[in-house]
Amino acid sequence: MIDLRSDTVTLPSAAMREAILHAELGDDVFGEDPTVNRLEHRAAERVGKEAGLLVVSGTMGNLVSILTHCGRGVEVILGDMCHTFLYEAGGIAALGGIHPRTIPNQPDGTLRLEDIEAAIRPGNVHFPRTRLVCLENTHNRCSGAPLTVEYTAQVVALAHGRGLGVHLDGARLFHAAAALGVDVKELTEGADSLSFCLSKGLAAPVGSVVCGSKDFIAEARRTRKVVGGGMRQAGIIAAAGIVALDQMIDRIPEDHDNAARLAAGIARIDGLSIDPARVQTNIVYFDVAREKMSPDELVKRLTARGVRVLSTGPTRLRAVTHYGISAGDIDQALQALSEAMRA
Ligand code: TLP
Repeated sequence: MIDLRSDTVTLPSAAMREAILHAELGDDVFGEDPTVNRLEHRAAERVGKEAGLLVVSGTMGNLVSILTHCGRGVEVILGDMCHTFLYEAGGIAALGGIHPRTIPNQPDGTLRLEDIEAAIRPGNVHFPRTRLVCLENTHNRCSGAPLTVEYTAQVVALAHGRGLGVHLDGARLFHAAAALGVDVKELTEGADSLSFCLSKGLAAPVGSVVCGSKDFIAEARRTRKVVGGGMRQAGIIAAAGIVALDQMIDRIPEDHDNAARLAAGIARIDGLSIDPARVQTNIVYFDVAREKMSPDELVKRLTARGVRVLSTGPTRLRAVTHYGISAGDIDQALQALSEAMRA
């Protein structure tokens, strides 16, 4: 199977399995797992923050961060296409009583500064208090678009100027840095918290890391305990995470090249449509002509030909490139797509 449903499907590399086998372990709730401590330190350093906190998933990373920033009845400004709003089971509202205020995501994943400004609540007894702005980089639903250093700095300046915090859902932050050719630290500058995933494009089996100031992370550690995320010998997970940080970041451009190759091929297939220029990272959204077939039917035909993609809308599908997918796999996937469309 050539599995392009997500970069979450990656299996750990041999080096990761080896590291897991030999990981030095302890009880992380007591702060005594040396491997977790090493990962948290390494991750924070890499993204230019003081401290890090290993969590189970990207969803938990966003939840713990936002719960740490906001109390009950507080409002958070976020994009209507962002992962936290669409795909995290309403956790911030369900568990934190936090009020999501959505504003439109532009096709490039940004939120317009004037929309953010207009969404900030004035002090009035009728209104919830605005406390936080969330950005997502790269932006999953917006074609995996990377948000630039300049744009992030503008949002940070606006938010801080109005007394608000900024949280960055950086599930694929290293992809943004690779696509833009910048150091990841430039993309996190000024963000009060961020979460990045070890288990997506970096191919570790489990885990995300929340990063921020020492004080923020100390508080987030409490919040993680509240949601049941205090793990014990979590060095088993962290060991693979360290290998992910050491070995998987430099190879990200290969995934971007494969995504571009896939997009260019899709553009040549009758009945499929895509704007290849939109594909800047490892996420490829494309559409199938309504009169030809449904996305579900196309998924079925592709699966029968050994290729898996996701159906994500009435005409839309998604394919994601990752560790374990080669240029040859992309050519095979394109072959399967042409056959499926002709069959
Ligand atoms: N995204 C998954 C699915 O949930 C859609 C995927 O296959 O892309 N932030 C962003 C931007 C994400 O794309 C995801 C996962 C998460 C957070 C949540 O991470 P997990 O799945 O580890 O909870």
